[in-house]
Amino acid sequence: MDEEQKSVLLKSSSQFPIPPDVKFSYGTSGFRADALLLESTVFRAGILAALRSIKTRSMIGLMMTASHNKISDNGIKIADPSGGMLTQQWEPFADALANAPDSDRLLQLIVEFAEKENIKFDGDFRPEILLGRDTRPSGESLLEAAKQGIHSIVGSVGSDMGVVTTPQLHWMVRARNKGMKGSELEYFEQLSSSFRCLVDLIPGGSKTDSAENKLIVDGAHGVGGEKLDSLMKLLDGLNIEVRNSGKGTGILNEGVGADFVQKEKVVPDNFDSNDIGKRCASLDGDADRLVYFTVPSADSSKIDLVDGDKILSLFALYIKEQLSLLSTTGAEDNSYKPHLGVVQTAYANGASTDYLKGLGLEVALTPTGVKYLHEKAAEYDIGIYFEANGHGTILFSERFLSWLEDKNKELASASEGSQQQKAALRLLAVSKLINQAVGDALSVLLLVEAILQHKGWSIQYWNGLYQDLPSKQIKVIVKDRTAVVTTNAETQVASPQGIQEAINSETAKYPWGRSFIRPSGTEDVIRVYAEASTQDAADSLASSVAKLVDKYLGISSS
Ligand code: NG1
Ligand code: ZN
Repeated sequence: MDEEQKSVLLKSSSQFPIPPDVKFSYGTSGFRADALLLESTVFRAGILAALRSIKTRSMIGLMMTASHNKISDNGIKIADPSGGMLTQQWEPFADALANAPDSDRLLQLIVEFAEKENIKFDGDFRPEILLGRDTRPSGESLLEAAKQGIHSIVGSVGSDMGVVTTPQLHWMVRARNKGMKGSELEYFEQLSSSFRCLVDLIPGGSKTDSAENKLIVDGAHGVGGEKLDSLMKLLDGLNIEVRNSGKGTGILNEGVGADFVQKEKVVPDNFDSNDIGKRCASLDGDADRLVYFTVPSADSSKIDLVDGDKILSLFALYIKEQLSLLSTTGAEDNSYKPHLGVVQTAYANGASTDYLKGLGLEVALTPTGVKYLHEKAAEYDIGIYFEANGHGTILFSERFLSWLEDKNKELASASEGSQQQKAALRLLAVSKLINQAVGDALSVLLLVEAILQHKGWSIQYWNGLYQDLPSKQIKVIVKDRTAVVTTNAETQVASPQGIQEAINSETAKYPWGRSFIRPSGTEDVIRVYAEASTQDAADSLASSVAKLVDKYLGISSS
């Protein structure tokens, strides 16, 4: 690194001092905090993104969002060239950068890291960063800080994509690194044309949704509603009403959105007894999560939740069906059997895991956090992953896709329009519709709608695939949450000693009982999860386990 570069870094970073007494950590969802604390972090994330761009000789993404958190928070995460999350190897450097006490220490860290990683500031490559933000009011000024960070690596360029959903930005990074234009219009066109293709392949022809059968979407007063409106302009065959679109007076994520609906299991604002029985869905604040729900009766505000596990089950069923159509009726090519796998976390309802295993599917469990699920799903030819909270997608391996392209051509010349060829075309369309970079509420919504139309299923029928076991989540505040160390995809506690045995003997008292604890990655709490055959039993198991957490670690529980 030459002297000019060093002095640019020293000068610009002195304008973004870190706030006192705050420790930043690049968690499962990047940096997240009260927006007022984030200027220096965002500036430094800009530097990191530029360094990552030089190292990978590719375009990198920077997304400013705090997803489902309250409106006064914000956050920043980095998208790698594939459109996925920043490589885990760089996370410790991200932490160190964000917490460097002053400009000198910051510069020293960068110089050391650049040397270790062999990052060359030779000017041969022009680093480029795509910037996106959600609708939070703090986004615009934080964006300026991020740009300053990017510009303090000499020659780097930041391209502002404006207000976008998190998955849109990840998609754009991936697309551009593959040589596509990667514009918003291209994103909408890819989603709408692959949706149309799936609908055209419905046996007996496509049926436009009637006005009575429309889908009602809660946009969480965030970016998703507005983008869904734009997408709908390119779509036929779908009847969607968007509420809480972000244009009205409601506040982002307050009493609305996928996280609220999934955790509280009550109707979001602007939904009521007029919506009884209708197909409803909820996006989160940055539109990377989606859950469906129905309002079952006028007597209470409770909803029937159709969560990420049910979306996963619907997708698994459909993909499995297409694969078996593809392999039947005289398929000579027995040399290659695509490997389909599904990936869940310990939060997946036990009934969903049983259902998926009952379909003969391979089910893998990973720790909480999309990066772990994504990594595992990428090991399969087709890997479907979902968190119960509605974040997930379907990954297709390059090997499988090129086999499928060839297969489709072969079938088209031998038996155009056959069941087999249609199955190949459907799988190709799904691979284009569903975001390959991260979970994407808009593309998941279109795939759910296409499959429901294909099967002629109501949301009630879909929800009846299996009955969720009653479950309960509790947060416990402890002195030091890092004292809890888990193993076996967070289903067991390795430390403190003795607590796992105590949880086991508590759980054994309940039919269908299952319970685990883990430190949250986004809040300073221990999360307790319990499942049992009745709601009372699940509540009681959760509260007994929370008491154990208190006994072994705690101060007080909430
Ligand atoms: P933590 O706080 O680590 O439980 C929460 C969600 C995760 C994931 C992350 C990132 C639950 C129980 N946990 O993580 O699934 O979505 O936020 O946003 O929903
Ligand atoms: Zn989100």
